[in-house]
Amino acid sequence: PRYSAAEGLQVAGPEAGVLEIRLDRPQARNALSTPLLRGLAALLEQAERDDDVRAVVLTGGDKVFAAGADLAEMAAKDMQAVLLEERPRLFGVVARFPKPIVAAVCGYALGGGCELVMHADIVIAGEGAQFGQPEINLGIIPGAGGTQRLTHAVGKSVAMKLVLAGEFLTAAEALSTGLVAEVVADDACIPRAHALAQKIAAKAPLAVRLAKDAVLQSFEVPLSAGLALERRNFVVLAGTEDRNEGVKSFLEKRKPEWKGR
Ligand code: CO8
Repeated sequence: PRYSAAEGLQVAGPEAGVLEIRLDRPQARNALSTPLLRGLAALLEQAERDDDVRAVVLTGGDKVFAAGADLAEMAAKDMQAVLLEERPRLFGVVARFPKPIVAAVCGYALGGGCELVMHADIVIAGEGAQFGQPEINLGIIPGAGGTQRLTHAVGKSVAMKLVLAGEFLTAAEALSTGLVAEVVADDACIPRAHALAQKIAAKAPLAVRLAKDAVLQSFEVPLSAGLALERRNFVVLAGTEDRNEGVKSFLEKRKPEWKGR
């Protein structure tokens, strides 16, 4: 296999342009140990360079997404160790991954698990999924973007409920607050994420890349700067062969053949 699974991970594909990465530490509820995060970052770095990967499905399987940071590992760390640790860089690799990530979430997505979900571009939840930032119960706070991405996704009041009181959102609540795109039956969650990822994988790759880039910039910059960036990406795409092919194939009433150029 071209992709080899690292500790606590399974990997499948790419098939039809989609690489599936599965968190797989059932005995620890898929807790995100540093070796697991290192393996995840390495897989994404390989997938970034691989033209056969157009999208990634990230899942924890059909029982649990992830119960957060590995608390056994965390117990051994003092302030100095936390200051110098590798995890922020590893989450950064996920955040900067330029191809679409579709998360399929069944069961608990808690703490760092919920934060990892929020690194995905589209989230499909199984009906039994639960989302939470229970760090407050440990005397700490979210440390991989939970206070920021959750607030952007669901607004201040719901974010504060999760972060300050440690309450969870059900899948239905996650849908109504905008944390996830769809709720489906638990056993339909991974297949639906694959269907969506395959659909994206069949689009013009440069357009997908610059579309993701433009949407993500909306979280970073003021509206005028975001509009300027969107415009620049739009202009860049006007210079691609795929744009000519897209318009031409429409006028000729046939399916486009994308080249990624
Ligand atoms: N870390 C390590 N082991 C875990 C974790 C975890 N987060 N969660 C569960 N496990 C282990 C349990 O210790 C248990 O092990 P054993 O069988 O050896 O006793 C096994 O998994 C099963 O756990 P439970 O019996 O508790 O299973 P339940 O199905 O009853 O409950 C829960 C599942 C609800 C997920 C429960 O296990 C739980 O509450 N887990 C902890 C959740 C939590 O507090 N998460 C937040 C952690 S803090 C965090 O994520 C901060 C992220 C910061 C990232 C910073 C990057 C820079």
